[in-house]
Amino acid sequence: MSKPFPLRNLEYKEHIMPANQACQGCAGSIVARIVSKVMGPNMVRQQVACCGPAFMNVRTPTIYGEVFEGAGAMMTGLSRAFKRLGRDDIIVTGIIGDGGTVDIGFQGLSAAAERNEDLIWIVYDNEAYMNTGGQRSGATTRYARTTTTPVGSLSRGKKERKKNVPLMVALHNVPYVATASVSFPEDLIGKLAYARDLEGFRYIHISAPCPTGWAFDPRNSIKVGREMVNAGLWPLYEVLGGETMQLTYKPKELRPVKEVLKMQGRFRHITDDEVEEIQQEVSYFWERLKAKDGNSFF
Ligand SMILES: Cc1ncc(C[n+]2csc(CCOP(=O)(O)OP(=O)(O)O)c2C)c(N)n1
Repeated sequence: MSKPFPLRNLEYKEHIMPANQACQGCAGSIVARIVSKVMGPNMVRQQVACCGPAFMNVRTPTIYGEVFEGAGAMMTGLSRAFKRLGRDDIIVTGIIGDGGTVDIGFQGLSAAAERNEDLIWIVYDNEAYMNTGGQRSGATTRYARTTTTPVGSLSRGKKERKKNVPLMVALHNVPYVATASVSFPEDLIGKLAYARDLEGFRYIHISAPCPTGWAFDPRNSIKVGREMVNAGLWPLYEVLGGETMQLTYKPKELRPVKEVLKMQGRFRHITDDEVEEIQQEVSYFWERLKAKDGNSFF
């Protein structure tokens, strides 16, 4: 099980350069910075089409430019090639968007997980295809307004609920799966450090609020991320060895989802009934997670 990493002990060096072209308040860029600190100089990073080129000015090698759907296959090839060269010290790490993970890259993710390839798949989840203008993805929360799920007389935003990919990956029986949030850095770093030192397929899905796409003031990225977790919209847990699920953060009581939804312009239109629908889904899932805490997750 991972342990929260006290930030005062942080001795990790920066591997990311200060300037980038990210939007103000981009939480994805904070994820990139933290991941590269924890993985260190031996990280070889896989990137596919996403906001990454804007925010990832990393000193360590990056492989970028193959097809959007190809992260799983590319990382498999890299990992095996480095092993063949005797470079067991290299950490092949993908920093991939939610679109490149839960939708278009999913078959490659599933295939690499099934083969238990030795790599780390990090998702920064901004809940849409942000780099191309904010189209909905399978990771978008229900009722969110996106550019492909507008709000008008015929549409109330996204109809479907968020796809639960961390649990799907856990069903592949891989060594490590975790959810995390950019707003809980001690938990996040603890999970990254734990995953770094394991072998086999590791998956960490990180909530990364996007002020541009979610329509909130850029100064509130960390606050919105924290309230998503406190409301149970993004619970923090890990699944060890494809079996045991541990909650890593257990608020005594969840905050009402309405509070954090109302902080975001993408939900400005939603009615009390729609909020209640989301609340019911969230409360149900939270009760299920609590019941399984410390036990098998399925
Ligand atoms: C096969 C293919 N389809 C579509 C695109 C266009 N495209 C480039 S980046 C992107 C969005 C990526 O979304 P996500 O993975 O969520 O990352 P984010 O942009 O949010 O960082 C899209 C649709 C592409 N490059 N290749």
